[in-house]
Amino acid sequence: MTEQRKQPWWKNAVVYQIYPRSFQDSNGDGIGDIRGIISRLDYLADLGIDAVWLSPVYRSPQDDNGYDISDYQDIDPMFGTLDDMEELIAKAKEKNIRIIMDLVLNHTSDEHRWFLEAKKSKDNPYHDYYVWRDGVEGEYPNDMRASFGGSAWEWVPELQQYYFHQFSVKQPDLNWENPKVRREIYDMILWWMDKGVGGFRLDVIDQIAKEPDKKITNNGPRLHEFLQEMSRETFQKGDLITVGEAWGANTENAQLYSNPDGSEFSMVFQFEHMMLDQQPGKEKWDLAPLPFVKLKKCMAKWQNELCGKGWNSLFMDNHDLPRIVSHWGDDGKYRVESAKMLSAVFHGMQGTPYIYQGEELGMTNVKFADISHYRDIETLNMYKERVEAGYDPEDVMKSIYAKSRDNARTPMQWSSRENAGFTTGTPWIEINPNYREINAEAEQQDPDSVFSWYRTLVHLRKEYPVFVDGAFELLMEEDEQVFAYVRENDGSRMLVCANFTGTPAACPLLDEWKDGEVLVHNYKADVETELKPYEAVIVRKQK
Ligand code: TEU
Ligand code: CA
Repeated sequence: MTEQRKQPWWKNAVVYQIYPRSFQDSNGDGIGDIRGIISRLDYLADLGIDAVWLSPVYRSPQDDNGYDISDYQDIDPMFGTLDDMEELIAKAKEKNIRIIMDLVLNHTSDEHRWFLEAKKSKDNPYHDYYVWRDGVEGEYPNDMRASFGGSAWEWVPELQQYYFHQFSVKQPDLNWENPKVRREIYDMILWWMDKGVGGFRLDVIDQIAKEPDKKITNNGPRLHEFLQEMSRETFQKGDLITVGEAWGANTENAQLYSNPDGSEFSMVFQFEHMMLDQQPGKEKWDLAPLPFVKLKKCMAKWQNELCGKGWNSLFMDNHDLPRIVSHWGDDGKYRVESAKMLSAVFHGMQGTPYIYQGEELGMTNVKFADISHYRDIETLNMYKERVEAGYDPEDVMKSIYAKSRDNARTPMQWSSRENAGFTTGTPWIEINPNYREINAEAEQQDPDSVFSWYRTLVHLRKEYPVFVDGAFELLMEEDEQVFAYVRENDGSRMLVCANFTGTPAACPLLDEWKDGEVLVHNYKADVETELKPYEAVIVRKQK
């Protein structure tokens, strides 16, 4: 028996990600804050988004810009107060915008009360909240490495033990095997649900069920058991959007993470497509050209294998990734055309689109003169490690220009005024000097801007259900320049067709679509069977 179910609201939603520290400062200390976000809600409403994913604003020593939480139930004074947070939730709701909190549950800060207790003694009731191994100083339990460099084990002389950390030494991993840890986390989530939040993004959630003795970090044996328990105890008691960040997801386990029966999350946020342009088996810093045909096949695989069985997030940018127009587009001559092309290709697919702050302006990567201008712990640690290992500092800087997380973390470019309208003080990280040309104020007024294009894409998704429920078919699979696909449901057929390169590309299939309705097109001319550099078009035919 098939049950006719109403589509959950988040299936045609568009999410906007805010990195609070770089969005809008309200008090001149150079750091973005919650009151700053409140003051920009009209901008978000103008763009038409349905929800905001807020990177962490909890109390934190800021070793990893808030991904190291010392109190899950308080706001860092740098960002404001709990009252500000409640006001943000309420004011956003008035504009039909839901607030998605970022839950970092794999680790806490080493300054969290639990960890301070845990390292007092082995008998402390909080000791077992974290992952410890006995050892001999200098001899690590094993050779596991932390994401931000160095060993994944840190020695605590007072206890003669090591604790496990997958990220920085200031981010000790929580022990999910301990049911008390899980209960504390669920109660905290329920507390936030009670405050009216619209959902949660779950940081590195595939890494919680680690088994360090077997060197297992992601997709541990008990992972889905924990996720289903968490969902039952918390999310299922509300009407939430939940999104699990999972670097280790594949199309099989994604069907568990985003099972349509709601037993885990609404959707998965996975990175297969973002990891194609690095040397196989190496790190993201080891650059390689984007294998375009592979990218198309990867996207098509996720589209087809999740259809009806799960739900994906559609993104090209976030606070950990370089700016997409610099990464896959052309941030010079064809900045506007290529930013529009890339977003058309992604927003036409099945899934929930995510727009990362500034992406809707076509903001670009930044090239600071030297390493002293960078702030990100991952970038700084990697620079030190590689230079010490004998890499040429100039080559290391090249990797940083291409991939550093700080590319995405320069302040939002609001206007051409001083400090891009971000702050009246000294920004915590330098502003991209191109803010005089690239900024929200100019783009909101310009019907041909990247911003206006994004606004149109957001609205199209609401207007045509085919974007949400249509089947997906990749065309011109082996073509080295054109990304083309069709979405189709009972009512319409939709063609998304784009030239991914800066040289003209033959695209004969456009001939068959001549009588279709052009919904968006990033050139003023008619659509021909030869696509201009970065040309993109979405055409619709009614059935
Ligand atoms: O990122 C997950 C993660 O694995 C990243 O460290 C990723 O490998 C790196 O950013 C790629 O450059 C999440 C958060 O999004 C990130 O900001 C945090 O630093 C990290 O978890 C730890 O909480
Ligand atoms: Ca501030």
